[in-house]
Amino acid sequence: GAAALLATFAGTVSASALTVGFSQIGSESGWRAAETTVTQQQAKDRGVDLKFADAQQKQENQIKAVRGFIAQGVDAILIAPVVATGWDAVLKEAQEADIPVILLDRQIDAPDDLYLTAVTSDQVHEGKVAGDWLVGAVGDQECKVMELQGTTGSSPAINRKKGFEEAIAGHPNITIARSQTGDFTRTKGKEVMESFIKAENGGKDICAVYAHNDDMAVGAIQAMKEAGLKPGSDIKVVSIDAVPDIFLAMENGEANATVELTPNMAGPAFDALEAYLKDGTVPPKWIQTESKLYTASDDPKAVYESKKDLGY
Ligand code: GZL
Repeated sequence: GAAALLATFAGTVSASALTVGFSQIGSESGWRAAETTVTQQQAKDRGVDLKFADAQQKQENQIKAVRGFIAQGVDAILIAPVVATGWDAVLKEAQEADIPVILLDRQIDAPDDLYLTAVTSDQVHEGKVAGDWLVGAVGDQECKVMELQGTTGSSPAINRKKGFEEAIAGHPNITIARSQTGDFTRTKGKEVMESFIKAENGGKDICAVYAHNDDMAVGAIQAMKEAGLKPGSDIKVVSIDAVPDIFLAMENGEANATVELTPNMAGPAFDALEAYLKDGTVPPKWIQTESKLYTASDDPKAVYESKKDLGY
């Protein structure tokens, strides 16, 4: 927008000159809430004026927010895209307005000249790490897995399913017997797990739950306990995000493993944006964040303490 161009001309652009619009998906999970907290803090630390819009998990609300940011003439736009498709038109409008767009935590199916960069984890790898952990945990015992998928059509749901299936492909004793979306929320995760337990005659034959995020796993753990089942021991629980509450569950012997996802996507995003606006440095199209496996043997209480005040 104008402010950045003017400042670029003056060659003295700094974060203090920037107004950035952020179209956030919503607050469906603890991880999402942490990402919002961290992004607002990163903006504050850098003197960026952040315009925040919560879409309540609806793409049409995200598109409206982005159009609003374009009309305001912001200097840049951050989007955490709820689903992978349907973005071309609005991103072309941002491009025509000469407003750079950065994607946070989810990829989209669109030509990559429509955005400056995407800051995300390797979600296929996350699913693979989760699947590899289960393979190691069950050996050659028969294992019926219940899968709680993330939001239908989102890149993490598509990719985490793919990675997990790659991991178990060579192990015919491990099968995904039921798979349904829990939309990344605790409530839906619990509801879907209740239906799985009913469909699996009380759940005693269920060997494992693979949830695309910890919030659905926490909901599923609740459902299993209410059905008199033993999550974490009779039924293995593996998920992704590494939010504080999954470490409490591990501490209580009710969860087994999680793959960490940093909520700090905004740090690398703002670094790339400032370098681009200041020196014209073009970032790579993908800035990858780390994925680390945590299990119940990694001092869950200490990890919980280290994460509990980070805004989840
Ligand atoms: C993944 C991110 C997912 C988290 C969920 O990058 O988009 O969305 O894993 C959140 O907790 O709902």
